Amino acid sequence: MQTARQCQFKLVLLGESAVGKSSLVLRFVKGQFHEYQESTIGAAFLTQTVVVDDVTVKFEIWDTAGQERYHSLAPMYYRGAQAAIVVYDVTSSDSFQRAKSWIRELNEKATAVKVVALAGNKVDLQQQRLVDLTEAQQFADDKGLIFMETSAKTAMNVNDLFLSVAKRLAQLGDAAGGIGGGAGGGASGGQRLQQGGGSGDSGRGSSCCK
Ligand SMILES: Nc1nc2c(ncn2[C@@H]2O[C@H](COP(=O)(O)OP(=O)(O)OP(=O)(O)O)[C@@H](O)[C@H]2O)c(=O)[nH]1
Ligand SMILES: [Mg+2]
Repeated sequence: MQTARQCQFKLVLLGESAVGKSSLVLRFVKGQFHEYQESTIGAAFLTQTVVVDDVTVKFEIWDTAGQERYHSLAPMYYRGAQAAIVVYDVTSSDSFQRAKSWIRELNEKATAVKVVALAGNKVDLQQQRLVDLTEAQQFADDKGLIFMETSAKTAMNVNDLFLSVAKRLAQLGDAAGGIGGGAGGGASGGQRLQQGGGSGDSGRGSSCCK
């Protein structure tokens, strides 16, 4: 049996308040949904581990607060992250504009972030939709983002979203983990959790975290 490689990555969620960031994380980590989810104060931290191909990826998830008064805290969380999920609400055009500005900010300032996903959440509210699927898909394609419409309420595409991020991080391999290495800047790469022992492909230099 092949020894799995194990890596950990920091993942940050960004987006306007009430788009469903905490709900997506809660669905992914605990399989739950709360109709009356409380607005996040500062940020929340959770972990979850997934397996993609032969790689075990442990996510350290920073779920940031979307309220504008917390905006100045966001760099603390995205600076050290290798991946980001920017969330908007398909029933709110404003939240889509806000998502675009988060992506601009990440491109300019978050040098360690190698994988960015855009999630159009609350897709269960079809009748109230204000953000067109093809427009969002086009925007994501232009920017090279992973894109999915999700529902934390029904669980649609939630696991797939996080798995796609894990997969792309694992595929990027050393590039995802090794770049941005400001030892003092907090922009560390993915860390190896455990050395794959024995035989297998450890000699190919394809491990995701060195
Ligand atoms: N219908 C529906 N409601 C959702 C969905 N996701 C979240 N909600 C609801 O939307 C509200 C806000 O969700 P949160 O997860 O707190 O949003 P947030 O982005 O974390 O908000 P902040 O912490 O303020 O930044 C809550 O009442 C959730 O129950 C969804 O997919 N569908
Ligand atoms: Mg929240």
